[in-house]
Amino acid sequence: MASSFLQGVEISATQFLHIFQHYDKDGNGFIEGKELQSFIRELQQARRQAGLELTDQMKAFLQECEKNADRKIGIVELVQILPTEENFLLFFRQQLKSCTEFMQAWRRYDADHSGYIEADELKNFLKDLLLKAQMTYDDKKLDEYTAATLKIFDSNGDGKLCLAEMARLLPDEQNFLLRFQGVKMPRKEFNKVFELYDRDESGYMDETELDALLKHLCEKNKKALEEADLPLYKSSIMALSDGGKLYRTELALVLCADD
Ligand SMILES: [Ca+2]
Ligand SMILES: [Ca+2]
Ligand SMILES: [Ca+2]
Ligand SMILES: [Ca+2]
Repeated sequence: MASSFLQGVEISATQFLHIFQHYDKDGNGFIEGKELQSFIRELQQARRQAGLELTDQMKAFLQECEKNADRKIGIVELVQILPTEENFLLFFRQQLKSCTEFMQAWRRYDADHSGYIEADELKNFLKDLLLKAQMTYDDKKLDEYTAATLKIFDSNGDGKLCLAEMARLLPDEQNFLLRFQGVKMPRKEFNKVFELYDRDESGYMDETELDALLKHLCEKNKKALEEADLPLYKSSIMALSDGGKLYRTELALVLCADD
């Protein structure tokens, strides 16, 4: 079924989701290796059968794959390759270009501060994006986008989005959260670290305290973190703060492994 969608001139958000899930057989959020080979083969077949040329984006992508055997594609890249009727995922990309903008948006839309974006919060998020992009939509469309977006990014299937799941929207080079995945610590250790670096015991970290903590983490995790990117880490994490006060709950989103 998914491969027949590849023939379409334009595909809908729901069809797009089917395609991605169909080819990402191991469900790791990327189409790579054998998965990518079968995607490319079936894409070419489908276009041929439909009497359509490959688009310029598709051609450029295939050339890139020939050069780079380790090439893998994430969901947002797939949107750029396939002609999607409503490029709803690209709205995110356009609005959230940097990690700092992403974190600010996270803070705004996690309205109940649960540490997750639930379906109703995601719907508000999408609504604002559509308004900004001056797209017309009705409530039914908005529900479709919300359901599709939730399914695409909810890797652990708990029906809500955590920070790391949502961060897949970011381009890899901006996605410092991926690097922090390997640095996350168990709750107990996290609490200890928080208390150690909250030097004045104010109950929150200010920028100077966070700076000291991040330096320590960079030294300890030379493989995962780059000291040169410290300003990026700091500004992105501080975007979660409440007017410069970074509380435990917010820092835990980045540094605490789920219990
Ligand atoms: Ca995969
Ligand atoms: Ca929430
Ligand atoms: Ca989830
Ligand atoms: Ca403090």
